[in-house]
Order: sequence, then C-alpha cells, then structure tokens
Amino acid sequence: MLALSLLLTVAAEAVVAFSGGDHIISQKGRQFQPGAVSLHPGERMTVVNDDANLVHHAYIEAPDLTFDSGDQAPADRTVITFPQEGDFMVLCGIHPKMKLAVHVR
Ligand SMILES: [Cu+2]
Repeated sequence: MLALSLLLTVAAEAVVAFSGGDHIISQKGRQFQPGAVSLHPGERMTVVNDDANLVHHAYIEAPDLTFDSGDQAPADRTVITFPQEGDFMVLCGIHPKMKLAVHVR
C-alpha cells in the first residue's frame, strides 16, 4: 500500500514536470479545499481524498463535459482534464453539499 502511494506520488510529480503545473484539490471534512479553482484549457486537476474514513465520489454533469471518478476510498486520487473553456461544478455523489467551482479560461 505504501509502495503504491509512493508510485502514485511519483506519477503525479511526473505530470507536473511535463505540463508545467498541476492543481491539487483536497477532499476533507465533507468539503473540497479550495472550493474554487481557475485553470487554462487543457490543464488537469488532481482530486485527492484526504479523509481518513470517508468515501467521496467526484463527478461533473455539464452539457459539454461529464466525469465520474467512481467511489474514492481514503487516499485515492483522481485526475480530471478540462479541454475547453467554461465554468464547471464538481460535485460529490455521497455528500451533496460538497461543491467545487472550476473556471477554465
Ligand atoms: Cu464527498
């Protein structure tokens, strides 16, 4: 398990080095932190479950972009890519009050 998370960390850092930037969003205490983020088209965002004992489930349902992380156990991370401009809302299928506004410009 530790080896796996180390591998994931290395993979995430490789992405950062390749794209020149990454955006890490934490899921903790039934909140996305931060609650809003600004990206450029084509950038990716990593959503990490930082809760010790809560499952999260990030999803987007927009006319031009849909995403579903599936259930995210503690320490799971998922990467979402935003190919085009727009304003998107990332929601959690388990905690309806969790909201993350993503502005892509
Ligand atoms: Cu949640």
